Amino acid sequence: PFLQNVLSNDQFLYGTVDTQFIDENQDLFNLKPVQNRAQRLLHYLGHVMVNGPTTPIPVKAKPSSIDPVIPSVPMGKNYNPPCAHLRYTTPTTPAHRRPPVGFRDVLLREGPEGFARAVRRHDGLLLMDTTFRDAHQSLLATRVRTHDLKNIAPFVSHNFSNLFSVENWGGATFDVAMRFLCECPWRRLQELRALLPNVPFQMLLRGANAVGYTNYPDNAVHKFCEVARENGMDIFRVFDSLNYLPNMLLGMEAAGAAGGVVEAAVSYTGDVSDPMRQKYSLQYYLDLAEELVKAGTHILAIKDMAGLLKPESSRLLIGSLRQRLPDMPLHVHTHDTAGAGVAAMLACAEAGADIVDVAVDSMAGMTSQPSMGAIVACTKGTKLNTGIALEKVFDYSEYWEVTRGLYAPFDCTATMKSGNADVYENEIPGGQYTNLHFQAHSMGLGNKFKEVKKSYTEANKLLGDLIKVTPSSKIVGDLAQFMVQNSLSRAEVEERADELSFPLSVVEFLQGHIGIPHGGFPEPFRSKVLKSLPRVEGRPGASLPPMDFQALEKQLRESHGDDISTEDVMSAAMYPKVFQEFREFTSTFGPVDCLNTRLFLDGPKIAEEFEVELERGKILHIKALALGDLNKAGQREVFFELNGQLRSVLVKDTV
Ligand code: 3PY
Ligand code: ZN
Repeated sequence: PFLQNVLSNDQFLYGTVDTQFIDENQDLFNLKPVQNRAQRLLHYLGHVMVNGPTTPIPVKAKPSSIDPVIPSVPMGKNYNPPCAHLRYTTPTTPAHRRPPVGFRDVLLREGPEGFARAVRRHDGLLLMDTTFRDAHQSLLATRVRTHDLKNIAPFVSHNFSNLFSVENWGGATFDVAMRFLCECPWRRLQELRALLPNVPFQMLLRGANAVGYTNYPDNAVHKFCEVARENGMDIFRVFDSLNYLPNMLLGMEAAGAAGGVVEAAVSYTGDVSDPMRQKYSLQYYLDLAEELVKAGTHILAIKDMAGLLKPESSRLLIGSLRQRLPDMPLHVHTHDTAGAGVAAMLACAEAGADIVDVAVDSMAGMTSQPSMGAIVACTKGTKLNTGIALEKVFDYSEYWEVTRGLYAPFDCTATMKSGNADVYENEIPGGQYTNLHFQAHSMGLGNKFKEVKKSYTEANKLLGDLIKVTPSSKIVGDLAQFMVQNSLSRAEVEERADELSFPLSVVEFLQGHIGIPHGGFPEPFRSKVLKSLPRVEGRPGASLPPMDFQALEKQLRESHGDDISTEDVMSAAMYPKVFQEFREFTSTFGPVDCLNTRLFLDGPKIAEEFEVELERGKILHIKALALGDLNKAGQREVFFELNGQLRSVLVKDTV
């Protein structure tokens, strides 16, 4: 293992080695026990060859057979640091291969306040690239794997060093990484950090819900932010699904205490330019923004999760915020569901937004973010110039176009052919719009999607016209589904509220489990549903007992052995059952994140030869040889060649 460590050391491989090398690289002495990872991976591949993918495949489509070409970075070979099993440490990239200076260098040098000032002073429009998070959460069911993110990260580092940030973590990615991709979300962060050291990373923190769907104890949110920060996260976009200030303040405090850049986000719904939509008026947003600024946010975001901002409402909202808060960096997020995203973001930029969110062209549009190439091209030669080279956007887009093909089994375009301006009526957030569309089609109700959306609109009114974003959007969706399944109109639900058996999420919302909505709970609906059920007063997390991390760690060690890191403890704190299943999966099937996406989803073909890099310098050469007949025990033997030696695994045929 010592030699192995030396051979995969970055400085050893690329730098000039002198006698101090060993003194300065004490990590060489971290001698990991040799594990039988190869045999476990063969077991996984055999399993996929016999039974198909372990992850549920929603669309009957195979991953494309075309391999993405990874565009080269300026100094030739991609920077490829050792697989970081543990915490992120500053990479020792040799000077001649370092990417250009970016905003992260400003952040590291000047801290969050100085960073915010530099952003505000910056001439031209800044972009956040959502390709690594929200774009695939909205279009590909959040299924993009670390493998494909790592391949393109050095290119982003070298060619998009003037991005404000790359959004690559949080939201649904944390859960999906473990649950469906069988990979560790922390390791994704560590590995990307090492490959992309110059651009700030941004995550989506669901306020008091952290990266989950429900309130966590305060100390869990704090600890989560601390560990995320230690692993390389920089900017925390904090929102609450009801814009409930006490929940937001908790998330902001946690991100700030961890040393992160706090980006408080006001979730936007309705239409500030429509005098008929008074519940969420311009004044409502301005007042909330002022509270967040008072609470010390470094950056203020408008989070338009459904893509409702039109050019006129953008001018009004951002123009007013800019006037009231001249020194505050303003960052706008939207989705392109109606198709007006580029127009809206340009209007925001002209009205004074410092940063807008985009996704690379081939991962943009529809329920994702507006197109990076379009914004770069439309602002070129103007005072909003982004400083990004359009040809580099084309290369980046080509990588993602081909890579997206690998995710055909999850691609919403299997059924969804366009966006739809009806989002201005139903106000469904981007990711949820895709999910509901997909669900309707997979249940054979593709021609009933319009009804689903209508019910969603009605369910929202029943609940008092909510801000709708995770998890409040799910509550509205659950009520809508309940109404469709039981053929209930809004009037009928209101009338029969005391006798109907509502989904648990709806009841808990009315009890106050996620906070208090703007304008209070709908009455008499709430009282009719709850009857004598208890109500939570104030911030729900305030009454939760603190989490005992030491006890949790002890319990995890008892179940999974001593190889439990602080990051694992946090995964288990957020998603206990998902973490447990993930660990069990890994102990059976090994580090499947090392497989390329086609192998992961579809397994190899007979006679296919391929390489798997377990960690740098440790490459397995594998050939799939044959699939045996079914034996009496219902198993098949699958034969491989592993580094020239014959190996076989026995797999139960469950098909
Ligand atoms: C999430 O919470 O995951 C979102 O993307 C909300 O917009
Ligand atoms: Zn979004």
